[in-house]
Amino acid sequence: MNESESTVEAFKASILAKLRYAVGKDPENAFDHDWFEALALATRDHVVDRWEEASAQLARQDDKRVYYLSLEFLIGRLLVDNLSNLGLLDVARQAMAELNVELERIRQIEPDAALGNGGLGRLAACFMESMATLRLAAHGYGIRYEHGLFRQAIIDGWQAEQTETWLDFGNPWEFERPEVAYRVGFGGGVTSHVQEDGGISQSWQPQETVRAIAYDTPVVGWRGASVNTLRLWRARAEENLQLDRFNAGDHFGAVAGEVRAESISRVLYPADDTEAGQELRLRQEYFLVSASLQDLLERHLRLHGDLQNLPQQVAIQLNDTHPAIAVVELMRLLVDQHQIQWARAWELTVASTAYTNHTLLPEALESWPVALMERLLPRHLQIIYLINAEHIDALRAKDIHDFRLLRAVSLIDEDNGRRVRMGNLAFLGAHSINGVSALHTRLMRDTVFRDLHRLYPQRVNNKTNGVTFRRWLFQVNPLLTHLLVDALGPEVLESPQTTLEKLQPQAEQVAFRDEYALCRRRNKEALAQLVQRQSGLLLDTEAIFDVQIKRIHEYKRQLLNLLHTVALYQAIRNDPTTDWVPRVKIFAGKAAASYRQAKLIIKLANDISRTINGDPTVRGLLKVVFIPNYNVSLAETIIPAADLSEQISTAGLEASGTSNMKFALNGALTIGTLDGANVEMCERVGEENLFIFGMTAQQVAARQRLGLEMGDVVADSERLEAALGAIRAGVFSPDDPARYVGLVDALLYDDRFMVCADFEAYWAAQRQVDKRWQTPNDWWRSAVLNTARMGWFSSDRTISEYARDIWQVPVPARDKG
Ligand code: 26W
Repeated sequence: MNESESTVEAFKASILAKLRYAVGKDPENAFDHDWFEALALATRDHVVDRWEEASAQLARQDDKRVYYLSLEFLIGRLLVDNLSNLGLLDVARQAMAELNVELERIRQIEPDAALGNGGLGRLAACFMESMATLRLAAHGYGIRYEHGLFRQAIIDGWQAEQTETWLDFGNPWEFERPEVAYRVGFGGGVTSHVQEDGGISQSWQPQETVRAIAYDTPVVGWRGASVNTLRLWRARAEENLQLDRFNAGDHFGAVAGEVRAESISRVLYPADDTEAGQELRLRQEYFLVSASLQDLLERHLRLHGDLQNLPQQVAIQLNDTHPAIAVVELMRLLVDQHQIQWARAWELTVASTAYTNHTLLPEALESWPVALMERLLPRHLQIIYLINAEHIDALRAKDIHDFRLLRAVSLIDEDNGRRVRMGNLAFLGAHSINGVSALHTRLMRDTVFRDLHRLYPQRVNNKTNGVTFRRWLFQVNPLLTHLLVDALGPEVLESPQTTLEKLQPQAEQVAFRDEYALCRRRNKEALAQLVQRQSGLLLDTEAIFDVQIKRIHEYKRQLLNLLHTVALYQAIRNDPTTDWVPRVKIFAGKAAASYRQAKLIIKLANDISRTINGDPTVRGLLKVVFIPNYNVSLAETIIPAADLSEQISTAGLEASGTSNMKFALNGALTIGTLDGANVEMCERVGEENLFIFGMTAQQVAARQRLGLEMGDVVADSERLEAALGAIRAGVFSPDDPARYVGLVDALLYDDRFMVCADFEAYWAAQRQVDKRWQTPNDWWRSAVLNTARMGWFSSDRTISEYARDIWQVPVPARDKG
């Protein structure tokens, strides 16, 4: 038996042992789920071995540790991720095959860990994988939501939210750590004490305490380079059952406290880019922050014995303002619990903390009513007032008295019923504030943080987002990966960042382009099968697969895409003899449950889909499909099958985008605005290999000043007028002809997102797409060049920049092979 055969034998034996002793089944009676669990547990053993080694190594090296605090980690599935990063994927496939079980089927059993809404949560997951790959001593901290993002059902064309129950069959990847538990307080009051030296100290007596219990998930880096820990907190009540009440017959009242405490980790807030504004959300934020800071301070003291060197040993990265209360909690812990002088505590806090901003949308900038903060976190509010007073005093000392400026940079918003501004708090409490693309960072400096940036010009910096190529190329697109290895050698797997560009000459080779196109064809067939299984719809894989998948939001402009769809439909009907390029329009995405307009857009997509797919006059030249329940796993099937990637946000509003990168890496051509990271993609991929259209951020701002009435724009475009007219008249909603009157009128009279204003440019860009498609040599040359030139958008590059510029930690040299 050779080495690989014996590895397969050993893996098979391990799977069988897990099936028998951990799952309690024999192969004859095992369901798919049992096989999944056995395989996951067998895989996990390998993970744990590496985890042990890695932890020991980290402890020896004594490196500075990075703590990534995030309310969201959008992980998706882990089985293939772990197998692939450990180099065991083929072994596992073979072992399962010999047990007569198909890995491809079993992997679908795993539920997505959907502990996030969209881009911000998925970025956190990519970062965790890159940090392990780069062997940084990094810990992720988050909340172990019992219910992740809701499951989206489409009922009669409308979105219905159903609870996601990802933990129902247990979670083989996590380790409960009941011994790692901290108390998190809420409410109560603050008392002051005179100390021996005459100073005054404050202590907070919370009215309620909740326990945070750690659940650890190992995060495996590429080739098992390192294995880091994602620590998620679960809320438990101090006392599960009030026995006296229970015995007195009050069976419900006896568990009320438990329900209240445990609701903190019950569900992920499904809001995306809108302020959640709920007490429970603030409780979640503080719960995560307090447990995580207690944990990291305890580790720091255990390793180093002294808090004075905290910034040398600890880097805390705040993923948006959601964990921004960390600034205040760290101050409280240092001053109240560890008796560090206020001024010194502030130095330590700022030097240890950094903040990433992910959005400029005003409605997404968090702020909390002062009254709520006072009730829930009275000591924290005191500390906020103190920070604010010192901040304003420092400005006055610098002779800054401009009243407007002082109000703008204050931590308290006095205009809207007194609220604590979490963005300003994060800015003041951090030594680094970063945006997520060059354009976004520039706009941050010019808009939301204009004043604070002028006061602290060193703090704002850019870290353009990236994605992990292990998941978003190697795992999702094995066919293309195989082709790349053939063309570039196995080095492309180790250092895609530097190796992919060597593919450029192949873009000129017909034979290579053909093979590249063939991979796409196979991936399109796989997607077509999925769609057929789900909806019965048959897709023509010869057609352009034109894809827009992301959260449904007005600024992302799914409406613009739908208007193009309708206009194209009308054009085909009006002129059926033209040689139209066949298209399949693919949409997927969830709308926040409370976002009415976004839900109406989903309904419109489904109405348009039903009408067009049912109209024989378009002869299959145009199909429209809305795939329900968009999630990470669905993205993994859709992205490698896309020909055209829709990145069409109103310029200035998409902070970065990350699916744009995943598509381009897999060779889809982008049709997009000069927004977010599209701008940098365009620079690197070459503008001739994307379809850029529409107003720039600057032009949008100028147009908005002119007013949002679009009558003249619509009058100038027959196509737009006809498309809007048809939707408004109920052509797509005969059951309720007035359904879209309000929606269309809003576009006509209050077009905040420039849908009408950008329509003609978008139409023209789409015709360029058709033209390119009709010259396959040009299309596939561009596609290959997209893959070849996307190396820079690796999250390894992004993380290396965070490490160098923000965290000041060395990235250990990679041992290759
Ligand atoms: C409190 C409600 C809430 C929840 C989430 C407000 C705002 C958010 C996030 C900021 C939304 C988000 O995911 N932002 C996205 O972050 C990505 C990663 O940086 C960017 O690529 C996207 O452009 C940005 O929209």
